[in-house]
Amino acid sequence: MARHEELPVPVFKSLEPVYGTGSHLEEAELRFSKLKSKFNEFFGHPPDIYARSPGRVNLIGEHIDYEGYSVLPMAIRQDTIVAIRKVEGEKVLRIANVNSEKYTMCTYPADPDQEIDLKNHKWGHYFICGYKGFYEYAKSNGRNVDRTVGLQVVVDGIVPTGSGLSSSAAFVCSSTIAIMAVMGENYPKKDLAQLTCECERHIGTQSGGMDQAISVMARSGFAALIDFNPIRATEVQLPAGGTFVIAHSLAESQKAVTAATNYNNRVVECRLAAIVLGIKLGLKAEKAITEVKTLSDVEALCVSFAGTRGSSDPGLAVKEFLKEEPYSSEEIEQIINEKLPTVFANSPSSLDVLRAAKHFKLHQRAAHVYSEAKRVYAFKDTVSSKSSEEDMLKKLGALMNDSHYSCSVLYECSCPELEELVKICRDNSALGARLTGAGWGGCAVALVKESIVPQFILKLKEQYYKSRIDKGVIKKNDVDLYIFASKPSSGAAIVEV
Ligand code: NG1
Ligand code: MG
Repeated sequence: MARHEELPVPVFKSLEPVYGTGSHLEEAELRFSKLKSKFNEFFGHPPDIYARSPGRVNLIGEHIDYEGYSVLPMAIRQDTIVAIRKVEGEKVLRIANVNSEKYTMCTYPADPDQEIDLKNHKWGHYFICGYKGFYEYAKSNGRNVDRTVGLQVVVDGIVPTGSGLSSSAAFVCSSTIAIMAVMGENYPKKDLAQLTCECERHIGTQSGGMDQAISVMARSGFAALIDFNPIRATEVQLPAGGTFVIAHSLAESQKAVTAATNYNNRVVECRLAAIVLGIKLGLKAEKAITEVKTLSDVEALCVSFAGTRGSSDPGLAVKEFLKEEPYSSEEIEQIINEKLPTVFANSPSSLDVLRAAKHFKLHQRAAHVYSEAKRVYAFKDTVSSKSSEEDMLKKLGALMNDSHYSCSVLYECSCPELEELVKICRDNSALGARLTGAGWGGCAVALVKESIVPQFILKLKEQYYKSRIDKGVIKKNDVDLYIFASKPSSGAAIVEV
């Protein structure tokens, strides 16, 4: 039998296979029927087809996917649904949203070669990422698809935005899959995971592929260990006695807007750390610049030099070769014998990083990546070990706490609100708690014993959310949107109802 990532996206004629039964199904039925009538209101027709793709919570493995290391997320129930209709002869893309007050209709030409206007950020740009991605894939696979067809689209997303739960990937993946389905195509899930990862970069963030991979490939009931190069998902069964509770810090992290100082800055720092380590390990500067792309490439070098160095551990190389004080551009240029803008000449978003950066913390960033990569495997091994559930949950919690410390202190991607929230989680008997997603705002995820989940959520409402409701940051009735327990949900689907 083919591995599930080789299979195309499933097509369902009813909602149960995706949303299960009970209240979640009822909620979904309501959303689909509202979406259909909105579509009719906007365009005077029902949609041809729907696609949905979920958000995700990353349990462990933060800021390492773009360095080539495996991560361990699970899909959440909250998703984005894209309703779509083809309009032959009309060379326009009209993208509307059920929340038409917040997200007004965006129109774009039906031209897969259009550039996305990054200086003028619009919510519809994420759809265009998927649109470009679909055509890029079709072209490179020799698929002959109409490049001028018009599209009418209505989007319904319930993944909280700027929360580290990957509303962006849910939107890009559901858009790509909707376009693919309406064009009469269907591709293997692993190809879609790859193409959506690449096309989301049109928005200007140099993302790894975790979010799209889990959104496309998740299976209900399982978290997944996601490997890269090639993308592969291995199901991970979580211990039944533990529940993951997701809590929003209410600090919104607008990644597309802060990329130069936050997310992309860390990607550039990791690249520079990798090049410097490559040189210190014995590569010629020129070769290191052209061949060492990620910190996992450096690990491969450490392995090949293990005989002469006496160790293959890249963490030791970090201690030996990278100083803890931040590096200036000039210091790095001297080591690598090249100007930094020349190294990143092909990447405009990295050049933005260089312009904004005062210094580069190579030691700390690399130390985080290598230790976090190990924690992912420790997490996976713990889950599949024979230890008692009690022990298992304790170990998983401890790994999550260590991950948070590393994100906060070494990677510096936390913020005061997340620190407060994580502390409150631990004070209320979470076995472990950490920021999740890119950080700088967004959510924390806590591992909590199943039996105390309702109490735990109540305590957080009192100790974190109440004061924020009083100050008018959120509405009292909305608090359940910001703190909830989550089970591993199913991945992308095409729906014909
Ligand atoms: P969020 O911020 O949750 O969308 C981002 C990246 C991931 C990964 C995490 C950090 C995108 C689309 N996603 O996730 O690939 O690098 O940060 O672990 O940029
Ligand atoms: Mg995102």
